Amino acid sequence: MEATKTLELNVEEIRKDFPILHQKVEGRPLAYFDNAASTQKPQVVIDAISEYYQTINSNVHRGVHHLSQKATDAFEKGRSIVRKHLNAAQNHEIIFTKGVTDSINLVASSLGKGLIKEGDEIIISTLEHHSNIVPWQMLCQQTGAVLKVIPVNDAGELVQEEYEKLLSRKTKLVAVNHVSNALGTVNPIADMIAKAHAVGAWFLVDGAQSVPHMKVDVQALDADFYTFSSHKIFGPTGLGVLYGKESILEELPPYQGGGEMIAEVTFEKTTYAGLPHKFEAGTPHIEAGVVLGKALDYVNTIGLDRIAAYEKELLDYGTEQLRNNFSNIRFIGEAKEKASVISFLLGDIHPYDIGVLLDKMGIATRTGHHCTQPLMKHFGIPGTMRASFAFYNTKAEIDQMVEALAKAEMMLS
Ligand code: 7TS
Repeated sequence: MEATKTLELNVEEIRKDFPILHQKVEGRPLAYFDNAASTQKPQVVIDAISEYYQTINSNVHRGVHHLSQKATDAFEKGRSIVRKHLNAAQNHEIIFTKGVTDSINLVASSLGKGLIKEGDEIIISTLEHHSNIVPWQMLCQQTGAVLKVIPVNDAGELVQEEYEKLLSRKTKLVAVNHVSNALGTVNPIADMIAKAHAVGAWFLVDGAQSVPHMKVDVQALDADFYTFSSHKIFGPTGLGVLYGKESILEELPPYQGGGEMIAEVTFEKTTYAGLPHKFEAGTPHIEAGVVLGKALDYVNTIGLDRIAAYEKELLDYGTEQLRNNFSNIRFIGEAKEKASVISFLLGDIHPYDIGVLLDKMGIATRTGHHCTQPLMKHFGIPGTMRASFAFYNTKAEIDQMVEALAKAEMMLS
């Protein structure tokens, strides 16, 4: 069928782009299933880092000299590629941060400087990563605002009727992830944003687990803030993106003070630079900004639609193989809409023990609470085994994991 054919990926060719994948761990071929934590980098990204330092390394937005101009142009080109990738309206709505954690702290800290007051309400969800919980808790402690939490059902989906009940004119901000890192649940974010807007609240989307796996259009979603981390989308670590609507970013006070973010400084008073520099104090992570653009170009050359279709195939195959081979498996998170994350437990074996044995067989998974302790508490478990896939994973690697799990189970029970 033509339609399916155009969606097919040549995974063997793609794998050649990722040198790190071609190694043995403990004498077995590496199967890397910890992509929700961090992704591997294609050769074009690795080369671009080296090229940056060999050809244009210099500080940005400051020097009149050739290299500074080149570095500034490349850094701003990176910003422009991010803008296009998210379909933001303007380049200055893209703020470079250190990552999702930093982006959320930026928004929470800024709101804490007079925009949130006692009795205001902030809504998050049970599915959130600690980085989308703790900054809001800190803001509430500081201001007297109240934190409300959307519950999940047994499948790991947010209970939309309860969300609607929590919303009121007191709600100032809703902060929810697009995709859950622990369970893979894809949240109906467009609908949730519309509901928040109906009561006059802003909506921040934690896109750490969505941007690497699906097309995101911040204007179509009407998101007020949307954030993701470069290292989870095949780019360098230490860099993140915070998209914010221009009008809202203009309203927010700066997060940190220092160089780059000022218009004029006297000892009596400082005036701030315009967007995006107002939120980018100090020397940014220049080479990562340049190289993230290359990572996004790489992803777009393959195509996010094809990536999403292939990863769904891996998700379905992995789920089926695990279900067929282990009668005592308990899947944690069985939402109707899921990204390529499988969280599970085998009988009453502690996930950590299985994780250690899998590592001895070359398989990298993640075990534990995945920085979602309240969610694990909801399910009454200490943590899960998690396999999270990227487009360079294969069904053969999933078979390798199933085989290794059977051995581990035998050894542990
Ligand atoms: N939000 C979500 C949904 C995440 O998955 C993560 C990291 C973060 C925020 C924080 O991102 P950072 O780049 O600022 O660290 N998630 C994971 C994970 O699932 N395993 O390790 C890190």
